[in-house]
Amino acid sequence: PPQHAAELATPASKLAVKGVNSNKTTTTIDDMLGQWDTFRFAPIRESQVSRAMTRRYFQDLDTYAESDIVIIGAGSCGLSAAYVLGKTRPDLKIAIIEASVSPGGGAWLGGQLFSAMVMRKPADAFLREVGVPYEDEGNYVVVKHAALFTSTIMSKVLAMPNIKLFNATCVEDLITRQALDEGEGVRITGVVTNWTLVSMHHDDQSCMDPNTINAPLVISTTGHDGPMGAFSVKRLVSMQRIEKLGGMRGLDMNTAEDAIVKGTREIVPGLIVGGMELSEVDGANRMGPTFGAMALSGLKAAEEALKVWDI
Ligand code: AHZ
Repeated sequence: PPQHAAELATPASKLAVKGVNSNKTTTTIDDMLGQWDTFRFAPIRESQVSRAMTRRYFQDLDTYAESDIVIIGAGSCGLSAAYVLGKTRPDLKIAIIEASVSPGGGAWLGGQLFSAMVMRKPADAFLREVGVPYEDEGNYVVVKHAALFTSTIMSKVLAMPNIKLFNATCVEDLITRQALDEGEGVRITGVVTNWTLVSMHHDDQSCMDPNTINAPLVISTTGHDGPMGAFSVKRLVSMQRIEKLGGMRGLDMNTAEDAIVKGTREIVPGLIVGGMELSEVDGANRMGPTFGAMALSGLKAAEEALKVWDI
């Protein structure tokens, strides 16, 4: 309609603030101060916003339908693994699938509903690597806000060109193939996904089939058992790929953290498990609000993955 055409045809300079060209990429905050009476945003049509999002999203779905590595879960372990992998191997396509709208898992708070996050040494090395400040308390360090750790690592991970986060998307099954080696059983070769809101309604809606991502390697870091947690290892039991789960044991910080880091490994071909999901396989203790093991389990998961990709 002509009205719309006229809107779009209006030169940005006419709509811009006096003395501010909103098309200019070099506009500073100072340029705007004191100019609010004449202030206007550069014009846009609603469809431009829709297309800016959907074009990229569907391009990403296309690009990452064949990924090199899929990380399930963007909690402290998954994000740590993504950081190391994305930085070390910018040539690999890495998809992170996070069920929640907001990535970060349990790492937005330190414990209970407290702000600070504790990491036992030597996990302070990981904080220095990522650039998160902390207070040194001797055997352990304290980050002022758990949210500072989570937002800092997330900002680094999401800025990497070889990483795509699909949030509000959950893994609802694993893709399997008969392994080539006799006796190896099936190997994991990708993930089956759906928008989380759809996954939550399989009981009351019919025929909402999922989507898929093929990948030779999956790193599962979905946390301990819960409505969504321990997803991959529970699925391995129901598909009879592992016999049973060990079940996460009670809290013991001193044994729990070492066990999770050391135990981080490829538990069936094509599937590396890290973070608290591993406690459900191995019957390891939980550690409560000490997060060093999550960062270093992510580091070890990345190391295990790179063994595959360095071949
Ligand atoms: O939303 C989940 C969370 O962000 C996500 N997730 C779970 N199932 C999923 C699925 N598809 C996609 N099927 C899924 N995403 O996985 C993330 C797990 O994050 P987390 O913080 O729960 O786990 P983590 O292992 O990274 O960190 C555990 C932190 C804990 S728990 C604990 C204790 O209970 O003692 N102590 C620590 C430090």
